[in-house]
Amino acid sequence: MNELGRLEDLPQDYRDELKQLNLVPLWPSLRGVLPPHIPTRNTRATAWAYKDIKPLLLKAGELTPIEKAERRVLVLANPGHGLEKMQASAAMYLGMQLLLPGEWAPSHRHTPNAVRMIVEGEGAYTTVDGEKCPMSRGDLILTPTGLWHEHGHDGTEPVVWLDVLDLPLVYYMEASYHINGERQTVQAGQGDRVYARGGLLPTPVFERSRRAYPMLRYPWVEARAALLAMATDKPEQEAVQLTYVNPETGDDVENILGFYALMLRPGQTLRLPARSPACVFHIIEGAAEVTVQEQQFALAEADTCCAPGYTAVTLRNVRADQSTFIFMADESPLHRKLGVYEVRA
Ligand code: GTQ
Repeated sequence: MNELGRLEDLPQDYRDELKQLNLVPLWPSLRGVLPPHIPTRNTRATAWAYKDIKPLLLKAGELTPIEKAERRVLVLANPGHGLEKMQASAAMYLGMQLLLPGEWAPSHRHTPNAVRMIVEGEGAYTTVDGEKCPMSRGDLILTPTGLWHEHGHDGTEPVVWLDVLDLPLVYYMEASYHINGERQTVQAGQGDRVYARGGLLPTPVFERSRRAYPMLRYPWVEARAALLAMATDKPEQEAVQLTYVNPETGDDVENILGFYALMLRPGQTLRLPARSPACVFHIIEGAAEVTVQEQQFALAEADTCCAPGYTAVTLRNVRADQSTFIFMADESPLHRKLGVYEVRA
């Protein structure tokens, strides 16, 4: 490859004049912004153990009242991006949120899209766009861009969930902001019941729903049952995997990030090819060993890790006699829409 000229090769007065005029020569930086064959990635393979997070989150519950936090969250920050950036990857943000019995996290809406994967506890709910979405372990609840959402808790134990947002991307776009609102009036009806049966769409007087986000809660009982049915129906099939989709369109549930549930059969090892988007793995049930290049993470229930894009990942169910269930989030809707999505052999 050709050696390109360096900044230092240019006379100082020329460099000074460029700087004065807000001009920059490309050639000293060309290889930096367009590296050969594979992008430079700040995202580092990183794991966060729930046993480390939980006591600190409960401590935050003592130290900071909900009124002083609005959202009581410890952010799972990737050191490769700098912790203060609060990024798991280029486009993904991860946070563990605690809500204590009787607490209320007030209504707001914002431009970034969010989902919550419930980790532990019963009795909490999120009201999204007037729909009260009860939270149980493994449920996925969407709070897409622009929809009002607030969290409440009528139970007796702390509730913890994993927030996944496309905040880093929306912030980078200089398009991130929020608006505070009033407590929502809960409307009757629940999308997860209406859309619970695959292949059957509600069409009152031949009208399809016009809502961009017709289904806001994806109960774990349904996803788990679907995975088990798939595993039984296709015993020869290696990857037992579901994508969370919009039931009206079949598209990914949100515009930027994709969400999936995966089942590893007892003792199974699954190799995922290198793909351009970064990926997050969170154990809903069971335990898995996750290998990302030379790094290996032993993930127990409720643990989370992330892998950079363009990197192969191997998942191994360490349980020989039981299945392991994994929630995944990635940046593939974004990569596909932008035309940069790649799978490498
Ligand atoms: O629960 O609305 O982790 O607005 C970050 C920003 C959670 C939320 C986060 C948020 C929320």
